[in-house]
Amino acid sequence: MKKAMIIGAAGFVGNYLIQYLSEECGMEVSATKLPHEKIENRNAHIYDLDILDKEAIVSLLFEIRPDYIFHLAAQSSVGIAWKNPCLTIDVNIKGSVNVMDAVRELFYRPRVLLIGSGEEYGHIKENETPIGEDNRVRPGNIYAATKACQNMIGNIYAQAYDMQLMMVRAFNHIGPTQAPIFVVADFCRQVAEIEQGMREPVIYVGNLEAKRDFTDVRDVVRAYTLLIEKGAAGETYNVGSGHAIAIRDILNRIISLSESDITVKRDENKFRPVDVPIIEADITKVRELTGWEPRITLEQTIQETLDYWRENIKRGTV
Ligand code: A2R
Repeated sequence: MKKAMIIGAAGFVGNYLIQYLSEECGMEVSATKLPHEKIENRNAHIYDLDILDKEAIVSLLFEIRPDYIFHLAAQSSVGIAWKNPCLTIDVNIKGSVNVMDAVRELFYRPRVLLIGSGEEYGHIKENETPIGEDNRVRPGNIYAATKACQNMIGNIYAQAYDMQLMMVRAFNHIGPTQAPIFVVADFCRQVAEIEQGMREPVIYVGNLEAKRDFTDVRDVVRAYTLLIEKGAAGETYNVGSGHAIAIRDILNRIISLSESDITVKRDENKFRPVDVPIIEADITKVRELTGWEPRITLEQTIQETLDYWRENIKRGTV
């Protein structure tokens, strides 16, 4: 039985990945979280780990000896990165280097997947869409810059130390349980609160013109698993749907699923200092290597995310 370790598993993707690896792939899963976090999933052995503590990573790796290591731990919010750049740099760059360096010290070579972001491409030119992995990266925000840096260092480690390190650039992923600091969850939560009469029928929005590439989180974890099994060391793979959609269209789809009469208002706090107009993935590389394609439609993921917020707001569990 293969052993998988997920570093930073208490977040949105981690829970889905634990489920997928244990139930669909029959792997023995170890999952790490920060001491203050909770993982309710019984399908994994749970450990506390702060990636800023390299020695703790080394001890845990020696204890578990995983075949596969999924590195998800990050300060993953673009908005928070603007407000707290140093924390973001510490966790996303220094923390990731700690992980790579701890793996380097092992007496065997596990396969490691570093999760980056489609945001790394940044200011994409019109003729560069959909964007391929070899395109120049021009990060447009602090979060993106830290992930681009992780990618570059990952490439250096893979080559310099002959490590089985693969990099992913994940485009926007969405689905039930995502925190409402991300746009789709935020809109769904607002609509669900309006339906429960908890707020006036007004939805507050940021930049609706930005176009992003959305994939359901369950498709994303399937892609990560295929890539950790089949990816080539030092290579980067885009994981996205291959289609960008304007945030305005997402908003309209969510509103159309509600019977409430909702008006839309701008909230200046939801605007970013700089926003990249379009981010759309070219997914040829992952498709050709693994045969992966997204299976869950945007309609399904939006409906399920809205239903998740409706149920949990009604029950008072969020
Ligand atoms: O920031 P928190 O308290 O939500 O904790 C996050 C955790 N994390 C850490 N883990 C270990 N050591 C640290 N120093 C540290 N700082 C933060 O990593 C959170 O529980 C987890 C990342 O999960 P999410 O923020 O929910 O990200 P998600 O959506 O699961 O994305 C996974 C990966 C990330 O690397 C994203 O940047 C990328 O995919 O898109």
